[in-house]
Amino acid sequence: MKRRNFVKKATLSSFATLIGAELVFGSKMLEGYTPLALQDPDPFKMFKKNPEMVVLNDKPWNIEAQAHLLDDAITPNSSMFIRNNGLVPEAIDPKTWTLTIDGESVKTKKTYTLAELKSKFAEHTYQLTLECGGNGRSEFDPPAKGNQWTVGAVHCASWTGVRLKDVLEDVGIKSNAVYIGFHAADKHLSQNPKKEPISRGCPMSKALQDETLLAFKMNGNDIPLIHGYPLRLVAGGWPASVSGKWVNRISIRNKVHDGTKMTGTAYRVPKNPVAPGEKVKDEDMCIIQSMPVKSLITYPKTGAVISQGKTLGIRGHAWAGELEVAKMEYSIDFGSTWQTCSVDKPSNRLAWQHFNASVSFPKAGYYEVWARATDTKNVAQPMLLPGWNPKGYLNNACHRIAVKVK
Ligand SMILES: Nc1nc2c(c(=O)[nH]1)N[C@H]1C(S)=C(S)[C@@H](COP(=O)(O)O)O[C@H]1N2
Ligand SMILES: [Mo]
Repeated sequence: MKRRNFVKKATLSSFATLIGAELVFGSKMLEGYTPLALQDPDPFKMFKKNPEMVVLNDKPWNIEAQAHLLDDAITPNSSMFIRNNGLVPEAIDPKTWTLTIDGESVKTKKTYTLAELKSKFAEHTYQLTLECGGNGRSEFDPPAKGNQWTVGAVHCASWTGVRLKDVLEDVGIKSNAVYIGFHAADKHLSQNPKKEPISRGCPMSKALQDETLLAFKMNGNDIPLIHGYPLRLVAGGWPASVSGKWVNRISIRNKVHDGTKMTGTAYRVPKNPVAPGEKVKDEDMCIIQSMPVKSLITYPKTGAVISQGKTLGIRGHAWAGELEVAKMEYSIDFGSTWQTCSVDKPSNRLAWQHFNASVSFPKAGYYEVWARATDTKNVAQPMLLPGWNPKGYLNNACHRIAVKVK
């Protein structure tokens, strides 16, 4: 095939992927012409998101939810935040997609087609909480560069796939294995094919957990393109950046993975507390592992107005990284006193837990409802912003909503 034809064909099929339908007369389209459907892309339509989602960046796409959009027990696609570091891969063909397991610590590298993964290994489904390490970044002062996430960079969807540990057992891993690192099909913003937008991973102990999946379904259907179709690594409870989308290679490393966004200030925090704004040396930083205890009031929406004498039912979710949430409380007096909420057990390990309470207010006026979760190691959420760090990670301060009683 002549190169010119090849380029034209590739473009047509990528248009088709983005539009979600075949371009029937695509061959008649002038070269260089962009179909109307793609001229001013509407992200809410394109990604099937709730129009109340908030676009933080469109190059690359970064879109967050609001607390009240996350009310469902299992987060539907329409409310799931999008966090991209690069350009979404185009023209994915699941029939030719492969996953290669390689690296210093594999006995022999091995490549699987999607069909092989699905037929060879048992299928498992888990609800897994994925929170961006930078969720809550907008509150840091001095401000941290990066997407200014407020509270909406978290979701708990249901993921179906095969266990990474079953695949690694089939490949054969050497005893000197320390870490895994994922590689994926998205492109670097510079379009330089030698650069990866992100290539992170986790220690073997996390990689080998039952709940660490190579997922091909989300909420019972194919994973939406923007969330990692056709194959995604999912490691609940850790910064969601570990959960590589569009994954096509996993390297088993004999040292801590050193891919893009594993070093410097990326997904790393000071080992010891530092003053806001302080410069931190590389060797004084450590990689974020389990996410801290946190919660979100998803009902009512902040600004709710209720009548005097009525009780207000509140509800939401709480999560604690690798741990469980042991206790959930709320306060209506700015944290002076706390009352107990009822909190469910997680549907499986690493799934968020639902809480609710019935709140009474003493008289008419303005109130704030604050929520605070405590994990099984008796660590509670701080009421105010926790330790400042250069990139604004791990803000697990109590969530709060405003309520007016009339
Ligand atoms: N291949 C790839 N995987 C990725 C990313 C990415 O840019 N490329 N972003 C990571 C980050 S930082 C986050 S927070 C989550 C976001 O997942 P979501 O967009 O499905 O919500 O994906 C992670 N996996
Ligand atoms: Mo992230």
